[in-house]
Amino acid sequence: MDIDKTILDENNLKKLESLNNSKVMEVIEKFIKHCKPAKVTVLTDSKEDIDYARQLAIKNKEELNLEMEGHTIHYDSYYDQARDKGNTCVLLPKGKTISKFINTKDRDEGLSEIMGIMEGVMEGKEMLICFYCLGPNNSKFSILALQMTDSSYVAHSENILYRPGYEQFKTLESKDDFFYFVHSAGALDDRQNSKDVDKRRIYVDLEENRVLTVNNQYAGNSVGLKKLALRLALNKAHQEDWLCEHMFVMGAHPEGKNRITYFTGAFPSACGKTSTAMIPGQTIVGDDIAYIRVGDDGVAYAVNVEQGIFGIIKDVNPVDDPEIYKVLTSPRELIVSNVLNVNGVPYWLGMGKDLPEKGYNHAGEWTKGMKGPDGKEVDVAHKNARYTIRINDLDNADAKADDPEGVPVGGFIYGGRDSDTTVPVFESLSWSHGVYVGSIVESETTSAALGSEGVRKHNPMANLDFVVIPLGLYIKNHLSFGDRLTVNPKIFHTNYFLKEDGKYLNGMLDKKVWLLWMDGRVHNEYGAIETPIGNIPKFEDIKELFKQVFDKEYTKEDYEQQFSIRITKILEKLDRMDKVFSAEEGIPDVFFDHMNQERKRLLEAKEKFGKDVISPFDF
Ligand code: SPV
Ligand code: MN
Repeated sequence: MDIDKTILDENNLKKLESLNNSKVMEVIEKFIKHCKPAKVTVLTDSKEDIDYARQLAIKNKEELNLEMEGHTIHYDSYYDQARDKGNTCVLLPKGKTISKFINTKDRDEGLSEIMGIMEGVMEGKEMLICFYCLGPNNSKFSILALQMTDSSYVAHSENILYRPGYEQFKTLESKDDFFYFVHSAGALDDRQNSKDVDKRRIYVDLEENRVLTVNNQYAGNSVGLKKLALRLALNKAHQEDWLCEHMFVMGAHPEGKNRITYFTGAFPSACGKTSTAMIPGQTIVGDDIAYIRVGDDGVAYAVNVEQGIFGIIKDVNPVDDPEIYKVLTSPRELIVSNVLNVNGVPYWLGMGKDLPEKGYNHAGEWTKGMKGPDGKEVDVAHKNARYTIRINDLDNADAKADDPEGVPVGGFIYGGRDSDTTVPVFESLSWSHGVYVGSIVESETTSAALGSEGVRKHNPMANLDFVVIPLGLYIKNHLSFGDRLTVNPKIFHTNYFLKEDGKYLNGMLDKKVWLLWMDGRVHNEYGAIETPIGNIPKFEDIKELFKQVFDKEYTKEDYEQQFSIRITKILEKLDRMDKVFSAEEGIPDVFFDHMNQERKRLLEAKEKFGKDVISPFDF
């Protein structure tokens, strides 16, 4: 490699040469020459190398030590607190299109723009080169990934969130079969935050299986292996006929029944996804991204792509989220970001304690009532503040969390944030109906992406931000995936956010009852009521579950209020979805068949019962 020894010394070069992979060498040489770091450090899977990134993050003040042993805090810049959809683009060769809902850019133009921004961007800085495995080590599910970054926070986060890949790179058979990511936080201000936020770019290059990202630090933008790799993997899944989903994987353990049933679930960000994966008494495999394949036995198997959680640190308190609260308040290696720091003690929104009136947060020195650079009042902590932990540190980690074979999937769950339309839980009528149900997930927007909150947006399979192929093909893949299974997971839909007079109709933990009902349905233990939208639970079953789980009297009034079918509201949703999907090319006919049949069933029910809101007792 033609790089000066003062930049890449013998020892580091040797680590690269040991991989015996010409594509690795070529890519690294190219980006060292282009980004011009002052120094390059190659990190292997050794404990010493893994520790190096954490120590460097503290040394260069990308992270500060907190009082609790092993805990550090990191800040992203004030304007970089969530995924930056506006500056994220899929680069496409001339003449290719994907969807109206996905930002794309001409590949040549995009590459020339971002390479321009990245030229010399690491001057005076240290580049870290890291190797990871997306998915369990030594598994047919998994994909190897190479990360180059000048942010030790990014490398430290990846060391927590992903399985090590250096040793596995040595076994790479097809030499260039890996993803790579080049990231630079760009010029930093005195808070160690990216200064040139106007030149933020995240460009996804499907042709080269790479993503280039610059002038950002928030992990959803900077950490290559998370949402950037999700986009590349979705494309690969499409080519190879498996599913790459924005899904948690968890095991349901109904009491007194000696079994585990695995569920995968897709919810838009900040809609209860992590807390569903962490329902008390159950086990977690992963909370964000799953690769799902058809096994030799015709069963769907899923793996967690990650080994950690990058979770929202809001409303984490001993009552609502006891497991995570315990983890966040005990010694271990952990990063928190964008919360308030008062002398080494972190404070976040909804932690169940009185919060200080001053301290240090994502806006810098903070006092209550103060306004940020955008003129908006700054809260104690950001609503999308995050924690980064390893799943194996949790008491409820599933025994098969790292199983290279994955776990068999009994049910898929789709959900969104919906205050006035859909019942808390229902089951689809078939696999293809379930694919339709997943495709029309709609959700009120949250602070997990930059932009306004509370606006209804369609979000097929909660994966829209990451779909880099035409939507019609993505939906077809799900249909054909089901055709190749001999046992199809049941597909469910949940909504935790139904409101009446501005108040939530369900408590945060009610999702445990819905899960146990879904688990019972997978094992044919409960009956159901067929409604125009799908099968809903029977009152007696839910009543009994509330009694058994929470020792709570669930009344007929509760049931009626929560499970009534709101005809006009649902028809309005179908009209919105019809408009969206009719404007897309190549949406399969079955999708519209399901929509038309559902519309017909809704109108018939309205006619038959002579009302617009139909009680579940009427069906
Ligand atoms: C999400 O927003 O879906 C997350 C966090 O999981 S991020 O890394 O920002 O994507
Ligand atoms: Mn996510």
